Parts: sequence; C-alpha cells; structure tokens
Amino acid sequence: MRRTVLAPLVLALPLVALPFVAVGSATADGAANANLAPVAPNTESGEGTAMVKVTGQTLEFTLAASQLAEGPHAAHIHFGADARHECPNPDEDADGDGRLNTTEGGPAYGPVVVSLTRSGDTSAESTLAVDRFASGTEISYMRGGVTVEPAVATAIESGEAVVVIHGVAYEGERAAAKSDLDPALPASATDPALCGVLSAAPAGGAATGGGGAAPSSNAVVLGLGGAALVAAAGAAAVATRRPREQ
Ligand SMILES: [Cu+2]
Repeated sequence: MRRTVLAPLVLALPLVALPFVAVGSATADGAANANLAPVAPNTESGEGTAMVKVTGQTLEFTLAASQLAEGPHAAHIHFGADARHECPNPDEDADGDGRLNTTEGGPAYGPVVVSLTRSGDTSAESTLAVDRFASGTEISYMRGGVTVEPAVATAIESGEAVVVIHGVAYEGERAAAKSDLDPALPASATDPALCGVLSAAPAGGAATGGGGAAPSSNAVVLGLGGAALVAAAGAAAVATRRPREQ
C-alpha cells in the first residue's frame, strides 16, 4: 500500500531536481498563434487571436475576439490527421443552404480535439458545454494546465491544428435552422464564426536560445503546479500583445 503511494513521488523527484534537462522529450515545447477571421458565408464581422503554448502534453491558451454575435461562443481546437488543416472555403456549404455548419467544415479542420472552456473538462465531450465558454460580443480569457494527447500537441506545433469560435447571428431563414450538432439548438449557436490555423510562433527563445533553457524554465513552472505563476506569465503576454484589450 505504502509502496504504491511512494512510487509516483520517487519518479517525480528527478523532474524537480534536474530543471535544465528537457522535460517531455516525446514532443518538443513550443508555441503557436492563430489570427481568427470570419467564416463565410456565416458572418462577415469579427476578429480574434488565439495563442497556445505547448509544454510536453500540457497547453496554456489565450483566446480573444471582438465583434462577435451576442450569446455563448463555443470554441475549440480542431484537428484531424486526414483534414486539410485549413479553414473552410465558402463553397464547402455542401447543402447550399447559405450556411457553412460545423460538420461541413470538417474536411478542412477535422473534429474537435480540445474544448477551450474556461473551467472544467476540456475534452471533445465539452464541445457544446456553452455555460463554460465565454459569451457576448467581446471575449478574452486564458487558461493553463490543459492536458492533450501527444498527437494533438504535435499537430499544434506543426501548424496542423485549427481554432474555431462558434456562434453567429442569423436573420430570416437561417435563423430558423437547427444545429447540425444538436437539433435542440439553433444553428446560430453552433455554426462557425471565426477560424484560424495555429502556426508555430516565431519562437521567443526556443529557436534562438540554442540550449533549450527557455523551454525548460517553462516546464519547471508547470511542473511545480504554479498555476498563479503561469497565469501571471500569460497575463503579461496578453498585455504586451493586446494593448487595446480592455
Ligand atoms: Cu469547434
């Protein structure tokens, strides 16, 4: 009994004691950014950015967007090995109903692999957990400690993952349409609004540091479970990158 409790502690010790040895060797650490643009023909307004920091299998993300429709905005990282790793084209409105629903965008960006919720679960099971996403015309939040599959971490760093913010404003016929994801919801609640491909950020240290020291220091912060430290670092990044955030 006691032995099973101690084993994880013993295994964890080397990680703490050797902070400058690369942690998470299965996937390189890095960051990726996306500029989010309106998904036609659903909407013509809105803009946003997504930033994702990858440390091993752990993500820290920042999501910000403005000029959105009222209402909740489900937001996800989409990825499929067979997808094109792109945002959908307007002509992918396969059924020609003047909307490009989430399913019709699938060939471009693949299924949901991370739900960018503000709290709780972040798996695909939270795809429509609207009460845990942001709401309103302007959204801005960040979160750390999001664990993903190694393949997802690799996809993000390879420029193959796509961020999609859902929730648009429809009038007329389109307003009456039901969601392809959940017929109990209107299509406006789940159709894609903004989309952007995550591409590797010009590394702030990883590429130029030459020794992996910068990524290691991130790993140490995360390894110590310093949520507050991570949040502070992220907030600083937001502040420097988005001067007009408020
Ligand atoms: Cu999505």
